Amino acid sequence: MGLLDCINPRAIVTSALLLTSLAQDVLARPSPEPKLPWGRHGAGKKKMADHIKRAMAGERRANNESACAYTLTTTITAPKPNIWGPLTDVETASVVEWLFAQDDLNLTTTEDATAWDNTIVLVEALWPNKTDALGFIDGNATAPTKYAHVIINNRATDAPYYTDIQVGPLPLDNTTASWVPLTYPYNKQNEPGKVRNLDADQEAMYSEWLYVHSATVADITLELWNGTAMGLDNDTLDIWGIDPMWQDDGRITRWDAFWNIPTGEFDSETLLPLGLYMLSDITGRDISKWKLEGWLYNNIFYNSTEEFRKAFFGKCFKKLGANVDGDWAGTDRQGPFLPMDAAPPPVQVAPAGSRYAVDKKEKYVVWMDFSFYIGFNRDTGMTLYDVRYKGERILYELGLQEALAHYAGADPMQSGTAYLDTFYGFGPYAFELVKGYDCPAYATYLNTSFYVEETSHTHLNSICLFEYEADFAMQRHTSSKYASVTKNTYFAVRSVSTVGNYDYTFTYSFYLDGSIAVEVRASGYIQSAYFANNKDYGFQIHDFLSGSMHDHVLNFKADFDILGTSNSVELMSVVPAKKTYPWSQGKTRNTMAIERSIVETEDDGRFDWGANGATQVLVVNEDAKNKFGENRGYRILPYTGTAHLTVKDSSNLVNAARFAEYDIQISKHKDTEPRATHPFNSQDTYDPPVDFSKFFDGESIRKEDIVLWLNLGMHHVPHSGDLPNTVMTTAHSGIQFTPSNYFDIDQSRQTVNQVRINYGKGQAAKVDTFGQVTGPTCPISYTPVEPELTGYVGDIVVRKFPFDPNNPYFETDSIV
Ligand SMILES: *[C@@H]1O[C@H](CO)[C@@H](O)[C@H](O)[C@H]1NC(C)=O
Ligand SMILES: *[C@@H]1O[C@H](CO)[C@@H](O)[C@H](O)[C@H]1NC(C)=O
Ligand SMILES: *[C@@H]1O[C@H](CO)[C@@H](O)[C@H](O)[C@H]1NC(C)=O
Ligand SMILES: *[C@@H]1O[C@H](CO)[C@@H](O)[C@H](O)[C@H]1NC(C)=O
Ligand SMILES: *[C@@H]1O[C@H](CO)[C@@H](O)[C@H](O)[C@H]1NC(C)=O
Ligand SMILES: *[C@@H]1O[C@H](CO)[C@@H](O)[C@H](O)[C@H]1NC(C)=O
Ligand SMILES: *[C@@H]1O[C@H](CO)[C@@H](O)[C@H](O)[C@H]1NC(C)=O
Ligand SMILES: *[C@@H]1O[C@H](CO)[C@@H](O)[C@H](O)[C@H]1NC(C)=O
Ligand SMILES: *[C@@H]1O[C@H](CO)[C@@H](O)[C@H](O)[C@H]1NC(C)=O
Ligand SMILES: [Cu+2]
Repeated sequence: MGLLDCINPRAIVTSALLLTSLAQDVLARPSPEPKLPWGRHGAGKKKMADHIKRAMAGERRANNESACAYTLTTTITAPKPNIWGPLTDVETASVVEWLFAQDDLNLTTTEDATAWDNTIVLVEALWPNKTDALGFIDGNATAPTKYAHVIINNRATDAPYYTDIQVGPLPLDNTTASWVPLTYPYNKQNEPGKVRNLDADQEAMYSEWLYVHSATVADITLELWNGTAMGLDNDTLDIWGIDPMWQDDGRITRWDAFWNIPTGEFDSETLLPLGLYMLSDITGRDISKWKLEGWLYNNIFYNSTEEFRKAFFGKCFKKLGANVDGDWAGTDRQGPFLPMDAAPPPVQVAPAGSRYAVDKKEKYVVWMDFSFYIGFNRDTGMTLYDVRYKGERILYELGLQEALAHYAGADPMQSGTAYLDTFYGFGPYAFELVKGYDCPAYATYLNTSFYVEETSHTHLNSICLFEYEADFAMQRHTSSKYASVTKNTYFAVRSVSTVGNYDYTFTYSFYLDGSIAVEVRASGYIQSAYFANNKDYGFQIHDFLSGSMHDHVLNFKADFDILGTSNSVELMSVVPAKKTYPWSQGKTRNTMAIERSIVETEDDGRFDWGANGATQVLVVNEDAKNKFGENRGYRILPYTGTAHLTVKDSSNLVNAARFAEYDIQISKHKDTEPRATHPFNSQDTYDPPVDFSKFFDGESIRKEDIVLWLNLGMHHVPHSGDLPNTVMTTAHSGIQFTPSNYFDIDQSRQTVNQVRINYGKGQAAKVDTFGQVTGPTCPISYTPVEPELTGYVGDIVVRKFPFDPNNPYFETDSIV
């Protein structure tokens, strides 16, 4: 029986090979490990082309029918170790063991800890200083000394605080190992490297405060919603509140809101607000000194439980309806079937296997003339380092810094919400990707790990790498004699983090013209508001529900190195002009012209995209002119909407999110300013660990190593189409970096994946495919293109103290 007999004829496409068991192939098959000559210090273009031929050797094999089976991930050896990579399991375990042996840290294991014991919050690799890294990646210097970055939660005190410390050098050696406070990356006014912990009594806050007070109104909540929030298994109501807490006048106050607990399997709680709010002053650790300050219902404030009860059981109390779980809040398929939707939709396949190469251990990636390393950390998830194009570095670092979701509303819960999501972390919630849905089935998947409570958790398949052909051409032109068209094949790196109710998809894409794109898309459940009195802050989207308005602002660090580190930002604006010319016969012509300027200092380094897209922002090297005397550089441009924060001087955030104030912010690179934020900025909003605005202190940013801090984002006013989940078609923000006079011509001319068809007199005279492989065809079975999804298993956990590498177990945590 021939191969074709086994396959549903509907599902056969012909192509350059037979794809066997796609999903398994991704990880299983070893393949040649070509060396990367230019990865080291930028050898010439000729060598690169040779290398790519070897690395992506599929082409030659495609001419041989018996070689129809291709590998989906070509492997490669990184030119240098990834100095932004994680600690090894053994390093982490050794650091944890060493920390527990330090009497001055006075640590307790998380398992045994009460709210009055010190614990370890984080153990991960400390990022190297760029100053040290460059000598290694560009020269012959040895790799920067490795240290661990540790955060300790010091709760064995009346005034609990977190400390960042540096432990090392690694590998640890009892005679040289030490810990020192980590202070240089932070600019906190008082005691940098130390920030108070407002959540030390989180457990007691629920058991001894919120549930106690909600119990005092149990008769009211039963009457309003047939439910109670008492901290019992059979609770049908939940209570939780604002983030960050109010920190004015030296007091810590919080508003908490009542929510219905979902009755089905879906995570719909943030769609079920009930409109009752409770105000507490929880200053200090002595709960007996905390104060219940009042209740709010239907925009009426009651200054005590007694007042609230009196009003509720009085004559004039107006009871409003409840948001109740139901099909409207579930994401499963509903509604009539769409015409022909049950048939499988088109898919892309990788007919020649991978045309990129990956060093999985070092997380080093090469596609066409691009190469980069991937780093991963708890706070921000994936970061790209040493992004090179044709051997020259374009970016030293490109990655998320922080994601702010700042709400507003007529009620104190929405008004008081301004999530700084690195508090929760993008790393711990970068869950396993769903093959064939989040990324193509043929993508290469990488694992990521993070530390939590003396264990390390591994998210399997949480970063994907894949090539994709866009649905539009890169280039085209038709004349009366020929048609020329180039495919727009790009390469993408993606991860998705679900931080609480919200899912963020982060994608970095690379294009044949040398462009790089940064995109974020959002989905998941919105945090909604109770509808009462909220018309100025959102649409009414369900029975008693308002789509609470909020701004998403996602800050990215783009540390450009254009032909070296001496870079400038040139602004080029198109402006209306009145001009007289020798040829204009004495008349003034209303026209337009170009104005150019260089941003000289940090004082001018914070600004927004100009109106009408009139101003180009160019990162250039003024000492690297092209042959026509223009500055070689990269242009930064938004290609979907971006956003900075609408709120001025936020009452919730004070100094904790100054990064959100402008679209574009340019500062001089400093080892002491590696990140725009700190995960605990929310704990001290007046004096946060990192006040971003302090980066801007008038220094020259002309011909300097400069960093661009770029905000992506959305002004999100959810409408009924955000139910049950926000959709990523429109909840999307992106920015592009594209060569501007960097090369003499468009670099996509190099690809063979273009065609010129000469035609005339009713026929195509010549079809030139420039060396594309047109070998024998092999059938593709459709079935393997559908990935096997029962392998989706959740996180793998390995205990680090005591170190128990041989007994991993499954456990996945999410934010409820
Ligand atoms: C085709 O590939 C097979 C296996 O790699 C090899 O043994 C054979 O010599 C090749 N044939 C030709 C014609 O290249
Ligand atoms: C060490 O921590 C314990 C609680 O785990 C606490 O009772 C004790 O006072 C602490 N010791 C010092 C010296 O801070
Ligand atoms: C990194 O640079 C900072 C600022 O110059 C310095 O204080 C710190 O010691 C450096 N870190 C390492 C590991 O060399
Ligand atoms: C690195 O070492 C090699 C061989 O010793 C030498 O030729 C080269 O110039 C060195 N490069 C740098 C940047 O120091
Ligand atoms: C380092 O010190 C710890 C605790 O004192 C001890 O258990 C360990 O054996 C020592 N390791 C070495 C290599 O000396
Ligand atoms: C009230 O809640 C209880 C238990 O949760 C349930 O059994 C009962 O049916 C509910 N009553 C109404 C009127 O919904
Ligand atoms: C909930 O559980 C508590 C304690 O087990 C019990 O006293 C109470 O009656 C239960 N409530 C309902 C509505 O089942
Ligand atoms: C609380 O509100 C009641 C009713 O409005 C008022 O009489 C009382 O003075 C208030 N108490 C405080 C402490 O503000
Ligand atoms: C991811 O982890 C799994 C389980 O430990 C392992 O089998 C797989 O090889 C890892 N994948 C990569 C790309 O390292
Ligand atoms: Cu949103």
